[in-house]
Amino acid sequence: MKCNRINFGVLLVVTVTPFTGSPVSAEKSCHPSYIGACLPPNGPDVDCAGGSGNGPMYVNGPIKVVGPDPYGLDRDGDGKACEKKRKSVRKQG
Ligand SMILES: [Ca+2]
Repeated sequence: MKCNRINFGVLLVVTVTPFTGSPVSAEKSCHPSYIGACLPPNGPDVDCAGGSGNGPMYVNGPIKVVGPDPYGLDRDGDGKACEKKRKSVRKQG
C-alpha cells in the first residue's frame, strides 16, 4: 500500500495592495490665504480696487490674510488686505 503524501510546501501569497490614494482634489477656486474674498489661487494678478495696482483683477477689501500673500495685497503685513482705512503716518512739521 502506498501512502501518497501531498506536500503543499510553503504557499506564497502575494498581496497586491490596490492603490488607495485619494484622488487629487480639484483645485479650490478661491485662494486659501484670503478670507472675505474669493481670489484665484494661481493668478491672474489681483490688486486692490482703487489702489495703484495694475490688475488685471481688482478686489474690494477689507480681506483677511491668513497665509502667504502672493498678490501683495497686504502691504503693511498686518493681516488685513485692501483696508479701506488708511492711517496717515505723515508727520507735519
Ligand atoms: Ca494691510
